[in-house]
Amino acid sequence: MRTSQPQTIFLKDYRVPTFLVDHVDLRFELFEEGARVHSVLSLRRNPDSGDSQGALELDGDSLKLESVALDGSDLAPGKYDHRGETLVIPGVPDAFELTVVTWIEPQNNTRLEGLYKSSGMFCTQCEAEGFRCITYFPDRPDVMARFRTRIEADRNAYPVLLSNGNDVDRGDLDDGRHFVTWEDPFPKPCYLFALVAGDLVEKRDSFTTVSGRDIDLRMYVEPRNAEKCDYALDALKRSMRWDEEVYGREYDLDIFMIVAVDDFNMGAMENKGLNIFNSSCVLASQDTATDLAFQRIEAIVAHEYFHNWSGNRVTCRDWFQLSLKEGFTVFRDSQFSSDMGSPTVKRIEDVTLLRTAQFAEDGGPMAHPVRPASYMEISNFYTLTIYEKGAEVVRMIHTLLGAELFRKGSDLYFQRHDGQAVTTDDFVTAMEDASGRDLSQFRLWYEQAGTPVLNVSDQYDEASKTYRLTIEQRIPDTPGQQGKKPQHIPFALGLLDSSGQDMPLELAGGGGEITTEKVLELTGASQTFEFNGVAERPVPSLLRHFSAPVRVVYPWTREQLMFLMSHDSDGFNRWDAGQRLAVDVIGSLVGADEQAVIEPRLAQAYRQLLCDESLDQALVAKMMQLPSEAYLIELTDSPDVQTIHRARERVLTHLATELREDLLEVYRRHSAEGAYGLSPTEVAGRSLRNTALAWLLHINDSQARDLAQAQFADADNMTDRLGALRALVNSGFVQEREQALDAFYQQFSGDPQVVEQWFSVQASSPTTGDLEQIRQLMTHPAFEWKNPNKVRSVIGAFAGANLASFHAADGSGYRFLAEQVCRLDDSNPQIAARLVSPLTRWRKFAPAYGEQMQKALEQIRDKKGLSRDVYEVVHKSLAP
Ligand code: 7ML
Ligand code: ZN
Repeated sequence: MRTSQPQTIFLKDYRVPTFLVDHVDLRFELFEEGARVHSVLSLRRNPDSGDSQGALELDGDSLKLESVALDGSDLAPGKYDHRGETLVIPGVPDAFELTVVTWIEPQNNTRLEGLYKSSGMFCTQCEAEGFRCITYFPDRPDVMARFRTRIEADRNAYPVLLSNGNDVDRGDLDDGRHFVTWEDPFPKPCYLFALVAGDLVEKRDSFTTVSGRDIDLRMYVEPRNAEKCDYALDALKRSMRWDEEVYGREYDLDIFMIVAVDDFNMGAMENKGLNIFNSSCVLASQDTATDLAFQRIEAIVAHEYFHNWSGNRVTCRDWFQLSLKEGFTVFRDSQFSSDMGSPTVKRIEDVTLLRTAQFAEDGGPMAHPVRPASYMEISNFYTLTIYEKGAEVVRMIHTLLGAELFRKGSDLYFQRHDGQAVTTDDFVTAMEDASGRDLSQFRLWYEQAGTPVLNVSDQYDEASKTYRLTIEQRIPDTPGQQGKKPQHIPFALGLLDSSGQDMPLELAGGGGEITTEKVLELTGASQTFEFNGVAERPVPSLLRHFSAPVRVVYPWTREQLMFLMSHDSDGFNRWDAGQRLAVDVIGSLVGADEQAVIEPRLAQAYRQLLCDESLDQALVAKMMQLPSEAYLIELTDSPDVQTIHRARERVLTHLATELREDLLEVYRRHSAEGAYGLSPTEVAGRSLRNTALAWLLHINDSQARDLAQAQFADADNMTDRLGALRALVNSGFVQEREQALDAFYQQFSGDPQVVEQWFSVQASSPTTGDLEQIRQLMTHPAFEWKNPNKVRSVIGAFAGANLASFHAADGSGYRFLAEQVCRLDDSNPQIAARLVSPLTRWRKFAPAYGEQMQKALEQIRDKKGLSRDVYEVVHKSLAP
C-alpha cells in the first residue's frame, strides 16, 4: 500500500542502470496457500554508469522477503534494507551472484499484476511493472537478461507448466508434484517474463518459416474452450507469413504458445514465446463470436505476434518510449488487417476510434505527447495517444517516405538495434538514414501533445485557371505545453471537376509528374499552394485517407458534401463526406424545437446508397452508421448531452420512417443464405441487414419486429443473433425484448464471453440501462467484481456507451460511477483508473453537467488510501 504522495517521474532524469543482469535463474514452488520464488541473479556493475560505488537497488512490491545471499553466503538482516518497497544492498562487489527467496500469495492477488490465479490456473502479467510483484529485480526495460525458469506444482491440479523459450527438462517430485524447466535463449527485459500453470488442453499446429524451419504452435485453453481455438491459430499463421513477406521478419524460437485466461486487465500480452490473451480476445466460434469479435481476434493475435520483433527483439529503453513498440506495432497490425480485408473499411474503423476517443483524450486534462515527458503511474499511459496516435505518426512516416524507403528504414532499424533497448528517436533516425530525408521537424509529433487544427480556405481564378489552397495550422495548448511550433504534416488531396472526375494536379513551381492525387507537405504556420491549368472551380477532396491525425476545417456546403459522398474516388473521403453531412444535419437540430424540418436531402442521399447495388457494400455498411453520440459530443463546444441525444434520435426516427420500404428491401436482399463466411462482402451483408433491422425497430415497426424475432430464433451465427437481440432491446416492444433477453441468457449462461455481450447490450441501451437497471445487473449471479471483463461490460458500457443515462440531469450517473471507482480501487487500481475516464473531461461539458462531474471526481479524490493509478487521473483532471 502507498505510504506517501505519489511521485512524478521525468524523462529528463533518465540514467543508465547501475547494475546489469546477465542471467536469471528462477524456481517457483506453487501451492494453494502461496508461492515461493527462488531467484538467482548474475549481476555486474554497468561500465557505462560511471558509478563504481553505489549500492545495489532492486524493485519490489508486496513481497515477503525470506532470505538474501551474496555469492552463496546468507546476508544478515543488517546488511540490507527493505523497509520501503526497494531492496537496497550497499557495499557489493563489481560482479556477484545474488540469491533471493520471496513468498507471494497469487490466490489473493486481485490487482492482476505479477503472478495471480484466474479460474484455478496460475498466470502472470508483468508489463509494465508487474515483475517486481514476483521477486526483487531491476524492473526496467533496459535491463535485459537470459532467463531460466523451473516451475514446480501438483501434477493433478497443474499438469501444464509453461514459461518462455524451450522446455529443457521435466520430471516427477515427491508428494504428487512435478516440475518443468524452461530456458529462453534471448535476453529480454523482465516485463516479457511469463508463467502459466493449470489444467489446460493443448491444441497443436505448425508453421514452416521462409527459411524452412518448423515452428511448433501450441494453444492452451480450459477444456470447455477446446473448440474455440481454430480461428486464432489460423490468424497466427497468417500473421507469421505476412510478417515474413511484408517486413522480412522470421520467427526466432522453435515454439510459439498462446494461452487464454478469463481474468485479465488488458487485451493481451506479448511475452516472449508465450503470449497470454484475455479469453474475449482470442476464443471464437461461429455460434458465440460476432464478426466484430473475429476481426478483433485477428488484429490482436497479429499485434501480439508482431511484437516479437517490434518490442521484444528491439525493446524500449524506458517507459517514456512505450510508443516505440506500441505505435509501430499498431501500425503493423492495421496494415495486416487492411491486407486481410477491406483497406477502406479498416481505415474508417481506425479513424473513427481516433477521432472519437483519441482526439477527446488529446483535448482533455490527461493529454500527453506520443513520447510523454513525465508520468506518475505508467499503467495510466497505455492510452489511445500512445497506441493510436503513435500508429498514425508511423503511418505518416510511411506516407512521406513511400513503401519502399519505409521498408528500407525498418530493415535498418531492426538490424541496427537487434537485442537493444532503444528510443523513438532511434527509430526516426533509422528512417532518416535509410531514406536520406530530414525528419527533424517531424519529430515534433512525438514531443507536442494536442490535435493540430487545419483551417483550409480556397480561391479560384477563372481568368488564369488557377486554384489556390491556403492551409493554416494551429496546435492547441495542452496541460504543461503552450505556444507550440508548426508540425510537418503530410496532406493528401485531390480536386474533383463538376462531373465528379479527378482533375490532373499541376502544382505551380512543383515540377514533377502530373497526377490526380498529391501529398502536400505542410511545415509552416500558413502555406498557400497554387494549382495551374484548373479548367473549372473544383470541389476539393481534402486529407484523403486521413493522411494525418488532424482536424480539418473547411466551409463545405451540403451540396458539396453530397457530391463528394457519391463521387470521390477516395472511399475514405466518400464516407467522411457522409459523416460530415449527418453531423451538420443533426447539429442543426440540437436545441431546435420539435417542428424544425429535417434536411430532406439526407434521406435522399441514404436512399441512393441503399438502392445502388453496384456500390461496394462494405463501404455502404459503414456509411449507414450515423455518427455516434460520443463523436457528436466531441465535436461540440459545451455540449448538452440530452439535447444531442434527442437530436440524433430524431434524425434516426426520421430516416427510418422515410426509408422504411428501402430498409425492408435491403434486409431481404442481404438475407443469410448459404454457409457462414467472414469475407468482407459477407460481413458487410450482415452489417447492413442488422443496421436495417435496428433502424426499423427504432420506429417500432411491427413487420420488422417479426423479422427480428425470426432472425433471433433461427440465426446460425452470433452476429445475426446478437444483431436481432440488440434491435429488440432498443425497441419499444417491452415484452418481446424481455423474452429475447431471457432466452438468450438461458442458452448462453455457460459461456462467459457471450454473457459479457449480453451484459453490454443491456448496459449500453437507454431502454434497459437506466441506473436502476444497471444496479440490478450488478446483482446478477453472472456479474463478478474480480473479473475485469464483467466490470467493463456493465459499468464501462454504461458510462461509455449509454450517454443519455450516464449523463442523467440529476448527476446520479456520475455519483454512481464515483462509487464504483472507489470500490474497485481497493481490489484492482488499474481497472478503477480506466473507469474514471468518462468523468475527466468535465470542463468541456455544459455547466449543468460539468459541475456535477467535478463533484463526483472530488468524491473519488477524498477517498482514503487512493491508489497511485486513480490518484494521478483524478488530480490531473481537477487541476486548475
Ligand atoms: C492494443 C495492449 C495493452 C494495453 C496489448 C497491454 C499490448 C500491453 C501489451 C492493440 C491490440 C491489442 C492489444 C492492445 C493493448 C492496451 C491495449 N504490450 O500488446 O500492447
Ligand atoms: Zn502492444
